Amino acid sequence: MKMSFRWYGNDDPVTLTNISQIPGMRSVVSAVYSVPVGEVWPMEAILEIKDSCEKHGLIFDIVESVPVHEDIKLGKPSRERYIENYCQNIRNLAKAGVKVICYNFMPVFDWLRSSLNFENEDGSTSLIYREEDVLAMDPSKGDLSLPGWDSSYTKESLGKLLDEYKGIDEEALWRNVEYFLKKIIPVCEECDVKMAVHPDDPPWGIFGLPRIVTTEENLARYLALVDSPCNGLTLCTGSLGANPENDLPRMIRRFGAEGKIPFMHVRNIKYVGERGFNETAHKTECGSLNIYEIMRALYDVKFDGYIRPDHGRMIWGETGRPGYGLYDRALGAVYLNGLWEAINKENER
Ligand SMILES: [Mn+2]
Repeated sequence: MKMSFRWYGNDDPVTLTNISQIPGMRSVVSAVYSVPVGEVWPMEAILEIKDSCEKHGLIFDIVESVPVHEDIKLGKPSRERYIENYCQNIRNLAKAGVKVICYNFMPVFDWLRSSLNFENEDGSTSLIYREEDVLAMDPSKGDLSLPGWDSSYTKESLGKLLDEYKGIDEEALWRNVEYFLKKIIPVCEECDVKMAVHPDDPPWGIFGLPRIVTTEENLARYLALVDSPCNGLTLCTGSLGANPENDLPRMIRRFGAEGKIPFMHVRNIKYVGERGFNETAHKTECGSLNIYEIMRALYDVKFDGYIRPDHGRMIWGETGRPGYGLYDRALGAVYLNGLWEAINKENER
């Protein structure tokens, strides 16, 4: 298991020095953020991240994310150019030593939350999701002010994009992702890079948009689209776990045994009513997910991929990027390493 930490580059209030001081930290998860979606990342920008990490005793060998242009998801003729660019990004990243690329295939909206700074009883703040608050908005009328929402969309461009998706149901999205994977996975095989699709967050359709990376059955279907060691998953416990029917240890045992989990995101959430949750500290007792059983399943399938603590709360007065502060994620990393050491030592007796 290779412990890693997400870093948003030189603008991130969390520094590489901070990250290097977390016990057991190995890799940095980052991306080139200065290039528009769909374009090729300059080699110099990739190498700059690599060099900065190495100066801090860290390795830049995993990327999150190389975003997929909407034209690819929509299956428009212009996708050819964007897929070519995507392949070039894979080649460039491989040249710089990157082994795993995380990405997602969610139309229009990335992750959704109803608040980014819900105050917990202890004074810490969390990201939370309440479906009724999200559905109270009508994005087609430009009535959308979701926290964390990409403000580069204007009201008009968002309306237009949502219109384009009216012809795309789940089966169409499946066809478009299959087309994409059949073009990029052979390139990954050539350069020894693994793709790791991140599940949809939350893992169900919203605003009438199709979502397909949601359940065990759909994950199996996704992996079968192109059967290759390079077509894998980012198994995100917080995203998939938002649906209580998703049995996370079972999924890990199944897909991990097949060698199809190059990347793990581990975080805990607490269910609040139907289709609602609060993000919590990582420890099992703090939320609704059994993090011990998750780590146990990883151990049992001899997991040797990358893992990172996912979102944390804001604690100890820290300010910064919601979900991505230093302190609670560092506690999460140490907790996960502690569980792993305990399981490992117990099994060596
Ligand atoms: Mn995640």
